[in-house]
Amino acid sequence: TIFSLLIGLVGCSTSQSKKEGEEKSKDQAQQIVLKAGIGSSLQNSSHGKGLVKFQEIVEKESNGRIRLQIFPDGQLGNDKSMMEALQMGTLDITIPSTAPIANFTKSFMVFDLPYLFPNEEVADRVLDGPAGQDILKTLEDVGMVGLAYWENGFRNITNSKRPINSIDDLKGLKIRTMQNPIHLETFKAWGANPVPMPFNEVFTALEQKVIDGQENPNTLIYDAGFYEAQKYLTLSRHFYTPFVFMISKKTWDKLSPADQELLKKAAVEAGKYQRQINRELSEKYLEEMKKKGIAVNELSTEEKQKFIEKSRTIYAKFENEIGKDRLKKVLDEIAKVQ
Ligand code: TF8
Repeated sequence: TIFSLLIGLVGCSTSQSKKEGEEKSKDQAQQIVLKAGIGSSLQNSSHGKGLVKFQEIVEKESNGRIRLQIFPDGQLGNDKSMMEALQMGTLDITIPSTAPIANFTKSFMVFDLPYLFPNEEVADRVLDGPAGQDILKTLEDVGMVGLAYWENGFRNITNSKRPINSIDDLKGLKIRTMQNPIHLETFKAWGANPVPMPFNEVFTALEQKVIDGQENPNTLIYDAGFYEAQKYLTLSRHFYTPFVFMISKKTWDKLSPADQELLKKAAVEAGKYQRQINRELSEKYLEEMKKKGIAVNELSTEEKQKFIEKSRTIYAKFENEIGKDRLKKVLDEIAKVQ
């Protein structure tokens, strides 16, 4: 696969040095195959459906000249290892959660803060606005190019022990978190016993009861089948996780400006579709999971307030790492667009 990409790109650079008038051979030489990997399924996840939409747009807009080869279900690794592959140039495209990006650059950590966005609409506007786009650009310093924000979504807690009605119910529960310091510290502040772990190890860990629970948006809880190993789902909506559609900088730098533009537009357009379908699926899958027997509960406004208060220290604790200016910019923007 990487071989075909290289041929495509080598073809691309040699064709550019040829004289005009050789348009036909140039078209043939510019065949580009991009290899894309994601951690979820193509059939059920909004992530996968969005990537297929991106593929359709790109193949159509390029008249089949740019093609995509998709590896779903974490076949090529987890968010972190796929980002490492982008840095090396052995993988072209991946769409990780923002949280594991903290292992490469701290600029996205502002989005890891608990109870940051009040709803999806505000998240869309801040991410697509100047604050979000500035952060996207920082990826280039670490060998990746961010093309658009997609949506993983508001995260909810599942576990096999008891319903989480109050913050005390979380006490001592072993909850898997993403590999991110803010997520880890937040769950500690809430009295849980957080265990950071890559996504593709979570199902087995739940099944074998190495951990009691995990937290993810409804769409992924369903897609990954976590509900099969869990009894309770609490709609805590404690973090909002964006996905970042990214391409290897090594790949990006070999593309013509016109192809770069084509890919960027396609990522944004497919992202609009992905966000919409994610919101629809989130409701639909919640109903499905109820039918399959998971007990769902909401947090009362009072109890949610306790979660918010207990995690206020997290904002202060990480403001230097995030950067006070960046934090302020995002908070101001949230206040502005509401
Ligand atoms: C996590 C994330 C992941 C996604 C994706 C499927 O819990 O929410 O599920 O980023 O890789 O690790």
